[in-house]
Amino acid sequence: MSLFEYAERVAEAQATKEAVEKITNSKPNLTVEEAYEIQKISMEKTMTADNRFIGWKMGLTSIAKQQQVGVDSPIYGRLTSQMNLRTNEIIAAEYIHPRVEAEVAFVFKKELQGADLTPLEVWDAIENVFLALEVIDSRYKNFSFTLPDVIADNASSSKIWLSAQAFSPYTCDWASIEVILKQNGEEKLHGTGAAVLGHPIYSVIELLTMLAKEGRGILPGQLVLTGGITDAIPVKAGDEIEADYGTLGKLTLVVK
Ligand code: OOG
Ligand code: MG
Repeated sequence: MSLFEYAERVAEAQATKEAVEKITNSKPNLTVEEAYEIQKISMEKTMTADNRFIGWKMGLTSIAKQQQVGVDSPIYGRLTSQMNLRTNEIIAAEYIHPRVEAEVAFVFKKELQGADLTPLEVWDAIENVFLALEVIDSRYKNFSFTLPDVIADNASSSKIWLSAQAFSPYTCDWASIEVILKQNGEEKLHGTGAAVLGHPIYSVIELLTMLAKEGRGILPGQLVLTGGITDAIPVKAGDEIEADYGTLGKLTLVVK
């Protein structure tokens, strides 16, 4: 099968929510570069005036996340406007095997491109910070994949629920923030911003270093999700997930 055919298979699984075999089952030598090409082709197919490109997400930027899925390098994915939830509700039946994770997200005011930038250069381009819950949903059977598989599947991207409040970058030390993830009132996981590559800002630096290889960068107005602080919680109908970010506030997601 060609990369185009794999891209079609992934795009169809994303649309129909029917789990498929991972690509490396039939193409064991799939490279990371080919996988990003599959991601690009499949995501560009879904982009229309009603489903615009809005930014990037980083994934597998914390040890907890890497251990959960057995893949130990950071990856990126593409975010589109229809992923951005309008209300804090999802319907479990519209997903294959959804999981929820707590993150920090940045919105940019300046264009930024280049490898190995410094925190100084990246902060200078950031307009504000949001708290985020990400819903991920691997299109592969049993939520099981290798590095190139998950890249091809747009890093399992599904939905995003952002805080209503936008924070100034200077609000706090984003490495020191603590988040407690609760499921139906019961504490399940907790972590700090430092779990994300030492500080979520380094996730953006890593993203830009990867994008620079393709001559790409971040444009003004674009969103970047920096990656799950803890591992992700599998959810089912009837669940309520709360991410408690202490004095910064709480995010809740209701699963119907
Ligand atoms: C890959 C997506 C990872 C994150 O924040 O680490 C991700 C997966 O776990 O399926 O979004
Ligand atoms: Mg994530």
